[in-house]
Amino acid sequence: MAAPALADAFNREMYEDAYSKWQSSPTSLDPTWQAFFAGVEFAGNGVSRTPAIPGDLRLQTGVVRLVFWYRQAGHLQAHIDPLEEKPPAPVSQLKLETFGLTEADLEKTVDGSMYFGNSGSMKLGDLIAALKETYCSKVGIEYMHIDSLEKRSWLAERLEPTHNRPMLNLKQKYRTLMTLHWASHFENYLHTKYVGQKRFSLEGGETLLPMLDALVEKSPSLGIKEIVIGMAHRGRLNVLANTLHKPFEKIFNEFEDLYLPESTKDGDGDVKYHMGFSADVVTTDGGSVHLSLSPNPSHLEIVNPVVEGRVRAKQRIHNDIDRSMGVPLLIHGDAAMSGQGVVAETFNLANLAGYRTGGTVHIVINNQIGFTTSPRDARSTQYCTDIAKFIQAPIFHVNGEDPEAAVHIARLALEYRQQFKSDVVIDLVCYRKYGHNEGDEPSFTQPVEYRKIKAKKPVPQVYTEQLVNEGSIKPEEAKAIVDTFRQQLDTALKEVKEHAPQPKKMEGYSGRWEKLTKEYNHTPVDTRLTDKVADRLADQFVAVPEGFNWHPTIRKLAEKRRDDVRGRKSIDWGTAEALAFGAIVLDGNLVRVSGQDTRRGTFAHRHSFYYDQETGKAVCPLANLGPDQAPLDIYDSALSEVAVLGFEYGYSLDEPTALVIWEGQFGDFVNGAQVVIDQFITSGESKWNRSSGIVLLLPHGYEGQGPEHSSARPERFLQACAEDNIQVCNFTTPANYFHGLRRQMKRTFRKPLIVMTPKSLLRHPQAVSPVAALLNGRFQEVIDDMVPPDSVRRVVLSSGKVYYDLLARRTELQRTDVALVRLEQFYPWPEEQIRTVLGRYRRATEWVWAQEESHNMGGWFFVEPRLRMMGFPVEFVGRDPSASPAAGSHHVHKHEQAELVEAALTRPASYYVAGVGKKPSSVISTAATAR
Ligand SMILES: Cc1ncc(C[n+]2csc(CCOP(=O)(O)OP(=O)(O)O)c2C)c(N)n1
Ligand SMILES: [Mg+2]
Repeated sequence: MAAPALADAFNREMYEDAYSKWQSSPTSLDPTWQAFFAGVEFAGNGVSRTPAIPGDLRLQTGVVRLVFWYRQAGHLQAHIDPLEEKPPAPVSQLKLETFGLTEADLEKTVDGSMYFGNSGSMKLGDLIAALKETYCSKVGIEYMHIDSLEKRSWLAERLEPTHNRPMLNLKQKYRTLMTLHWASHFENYLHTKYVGQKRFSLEGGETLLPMLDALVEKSPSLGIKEIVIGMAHRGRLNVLANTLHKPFEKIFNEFEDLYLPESTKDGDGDVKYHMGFSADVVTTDGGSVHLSLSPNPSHLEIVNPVVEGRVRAKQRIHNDIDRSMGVPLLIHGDAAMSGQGVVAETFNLANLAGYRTGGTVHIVINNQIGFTTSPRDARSTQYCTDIAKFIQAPIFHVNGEDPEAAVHIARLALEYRQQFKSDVVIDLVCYRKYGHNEGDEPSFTQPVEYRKIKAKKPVPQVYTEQLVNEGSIKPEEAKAIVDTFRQQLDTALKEVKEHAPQPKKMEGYSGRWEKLTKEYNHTPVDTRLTDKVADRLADQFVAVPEGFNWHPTIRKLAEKRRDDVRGRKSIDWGTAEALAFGAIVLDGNLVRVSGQDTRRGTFAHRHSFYYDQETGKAVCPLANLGPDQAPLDIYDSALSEVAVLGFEYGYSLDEPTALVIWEGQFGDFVNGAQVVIDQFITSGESKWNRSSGIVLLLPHGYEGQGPEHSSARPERFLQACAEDNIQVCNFTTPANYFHGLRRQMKRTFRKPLIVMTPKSLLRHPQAVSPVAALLNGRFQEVIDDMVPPDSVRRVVLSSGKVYYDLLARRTELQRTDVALVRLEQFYPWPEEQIRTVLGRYRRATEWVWAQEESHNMGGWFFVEPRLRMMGFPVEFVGRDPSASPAAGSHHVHKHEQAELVEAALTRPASYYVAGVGKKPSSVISTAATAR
């Protein structure tokens, strides 16, 4: 049905006909009609009835559409940009004629009963004025993309009756002014005392501080006890000083030239605008909120999922079931918000059962520039916040030069978060007073904008004048704010200058970390399974609700697991893992596993949930062991690597008593999360004194599946190993995997554990362990061979799956002069254990490192210098250097694999397998000649 010209072709029949069509199938109508009825319904707060048609249909229809469009598009005409003196020119969506109305109608009385908290009859002109004030003032609001009528109505009910006017009392105005002055004078002070030092000034965006203050002040009344903040460089020092009240002395100290960390044992530290801090902040009416600013690397936005994971962990710890006590607050930059993919990936976690945190408050410091790049080059969207629309968050664009509006919106946003437990976004439109940092000249690239910016009065001054003019404050009071603040800064600086720069002291572990230390040690811990627990878990493998409709294969698997454990037979990988999870939760440690298709397992080996074949309902037996267990949470994740790994890392930071595991679908996908690995997992402890016991399970192994499903790139992790920062393992037995996981929770320290996990070994008949190895054994860094040592001439060291290929061939060849030693843990390098094992082969003359990875990959570059230093002149056997991790052809793979296995056992000790028809690389020509 085509839309009629609404003004004149309107009649009751057509109207009702269209309305009933719209109700049954909105999209069967022309978009104009769709929008019209949506507006009518929305205006009626979702009450589904055929709206009454008043006498003057043209006029009243016009009103309905007009209100709809102001709600929909009022933001386009709002004066949100402080660099523009006036609001934007009228937009066609809001022109009178669009609604079939004329100037002459403005004096007519219309029915305003559905708007503005039931305003009754009013003049059209007054209605429009009210709409303008609500939707086109210094705040532009986008909320009509939200499908929920409840959310829309909630917002409309709060925005319209007040005409969206900020209602700050005198006390709030004073705080707003005070925090604005703090913001600007803190920057000024650093600017003059530490000339040229980078601080990423907040100036031009000072309004952030009164907004944060308003959030903190409002929190206790909304039941909020803790806010975890993620933010980048811009204004961070200011937030640390004036929102978290990090002592000025500490901050100044970090600016002093002679500042040195106490000792390198404490790690390498980080620049001052990346450091985290936390504090209990007391509000003016005596409430208290714990604020925690997460440390973060330079990589913009990457801290977002980490913050979400941290909050999720805190919510669990504090039993914050409805997620109302802990709130994540993410502060973004405008360029980064649009450009970085992790922003979208993190938003996508917002409503997922395994990842939601009850809504995040987002604030964008939208200074309308990213380093030297203007918005037109930085994004394809109208607003930098458009990405938030896909999760239907309301978005408030606030003119940073109207601090009262900003404070009002901050309070409203927090209420919305608490009410709906969903995300909300504030776009603080401001400017950047100086260059990107303090040594930068912005007029090289933005001369026009910076002429405007230079001429601008600072926001605190604008607001002071406003308050003085309206009589809310006396000029002396404003001056007193500044004087007092300066005095505090002077006192702190004097203190710092008079005493030699204090070396930084890394803060010790506290809270849930209190009993843990940072130092790694190789001392074995008792990770044995008891008979009682083994039997209890075995029985639980088949524990399903009454009347459960099994899948026959799953039933067989569950029964086999039970029987294998009960009968103390040999078990496979999946069973060992299930026993580890079960034993850990029975020890009282939560186990949280997440990754793609993790509940079943990519290779159908985990089956942690059984699905009723009639109802589809899933049960997780090990999550139902009994009240004496900690929870077992296994989640299929969104198809994201970087955000999900960031999230799990964040979780592990705040909950060291939980075993937190992230599983990659195939190991190669881990590079999508490389930033989290480089910037947090491997270096976080050194930079910020924050440990993590996160486990990464990365399927790895050359099985002919092509370049992308072979390698988890162990070499990249090995290159990052130093100062006992991470553990890198490649297990060959279910028992070692079991002990390796349990060990993670049993030691006095937490270190990330990176495991190259198997694929074909999951079902390999030899890659099994007797239950006895779980009951009596312990973790083994190195696994020795069983051949009589004195018959051995060649020792072949390897790690991971290739061992089984070597073993099979050696058995075929019946060689007793070759020993196969497995390195199960690369790092921390188990030097003593290696020496003990290798030392037994006194008559060996050849030492070979065999790997299935190419020469430039795998463990070779890591183990070679270490083994040589220990006195074992090890030689290489493996694939020759390759650009791609593995051959695309299964046939080539098989050829190469057979060749390298043969070489490891029988050929000269240096042997580089080249693919079929491939020339050996010149880099290794000497070795190649040795063949
Ligand atoms: C992932 C990433 N890429 C590049 C940079 C380098 N960089 C630092 S700040 C910046 C501009 C950021 O602009 P915006 O997000 O608008 O924040 P602003 O500095 O304007 O507050 C860039 C490109 C970075 N830190 N992180
Ligand atoms: Mg910016």
